[in-house]
Amino acid sequence: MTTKSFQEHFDNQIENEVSIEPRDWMPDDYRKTLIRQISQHAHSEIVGMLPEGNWITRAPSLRRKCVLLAKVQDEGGHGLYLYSAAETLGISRDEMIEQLHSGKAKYSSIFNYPTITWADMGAIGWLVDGAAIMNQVPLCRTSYGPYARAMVRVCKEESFHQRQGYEIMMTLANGTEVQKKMAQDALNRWWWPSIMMFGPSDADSPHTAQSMKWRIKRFSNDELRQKFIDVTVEQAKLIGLTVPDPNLKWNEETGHFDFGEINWDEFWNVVKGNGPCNKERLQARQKAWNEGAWVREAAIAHAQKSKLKAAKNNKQKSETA
Ligand code: FAQ
Repeated sequence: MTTKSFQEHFDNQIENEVSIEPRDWMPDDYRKTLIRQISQHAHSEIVGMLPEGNWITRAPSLRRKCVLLAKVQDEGGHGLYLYSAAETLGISRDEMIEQLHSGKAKYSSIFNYPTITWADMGAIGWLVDGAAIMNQVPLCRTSYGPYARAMVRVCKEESFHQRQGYEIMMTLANGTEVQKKMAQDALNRWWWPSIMMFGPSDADSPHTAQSMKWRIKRFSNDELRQKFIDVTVEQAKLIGLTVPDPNLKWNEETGHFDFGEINWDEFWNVVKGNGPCNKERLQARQKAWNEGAWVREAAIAHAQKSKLKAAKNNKQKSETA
């Protein structure tokens, strides 16, 4: 087949919703876009373990501790599925980790904010996982097979994460005055960063148009942001909390909430590495990587030893047969 016919075959697959698999021909830029998005998504999951990991030892009850531990562990698992999906595109895990540690690869802006009180665990589950679900459910139908399949399980788990966060917020909002204040304060601090998680507005998003043509993205950043605001405002009302946006107003004509101006300077500042916790997050990842070197070496040595043993056993078997 010529490059032109490969391209035609690929275009037909996209057009007819036939998923692209690792051994299929694909344009270089499609591969690059996927590696960029999937690896950044994987990095977000493992960096995202840090702000919540901070509260495991201080959870207010054994039940809350078990649930939080399970959630943080799930996020580590999501990172692993995603790194594996990215590896099918021809990049190694070491290369991706190096890109994260050197600051070359991005991870979600949201994880560069501090977790100051227990209510932040509620706000992260409710808002951050809520935003993640809004963004990731459509990714279950993304055009690249391994990414789409990884997303199915991730979304099921995110749904549990969102509910546990909302339940924490509901409990606090129905608690003492101090607890209600703590919940409101967490909502005040996490609302705008959660809205920013969806990325730059469509007019300023360099990748959206092409990613939608390739059906990697099924909705634009602004479409998903609007969907998230529409459902989350109602959830806040239900538990008696106030979304910190004085310009939030139901618009009869559009059937959506209008909302205030997003502080894009803050967003880009965080994305460029200057948010409140960027340096702390990268240092924590680098430290974990360095301190885990002996585990990786031991695992490789064990795998080599097992391989040699299996080869020796096979040889003996064939000699005695
Ligand atoms: N933070 O042209 P676009 C989670 C970058 S997982 C930092 O719009 P695209 C689970 C973007 O990379 C959260 N950077 O790009 C959890 C690009 O930079 P580049 C992560 C951002 O790819 C919960 C540039 O700006 N989710 O939360 C951000 O078409 C709780 C231009 O942007 C995913 O990764 C941002 N917020 O759309 C874990 C989902 N937004 O690469 C623990 C999959 C944009 O050119 C606890 N990813 N940028 O240097 C996506 O859907 C897309 O990649 C977007 C960005 C929507 C994030």
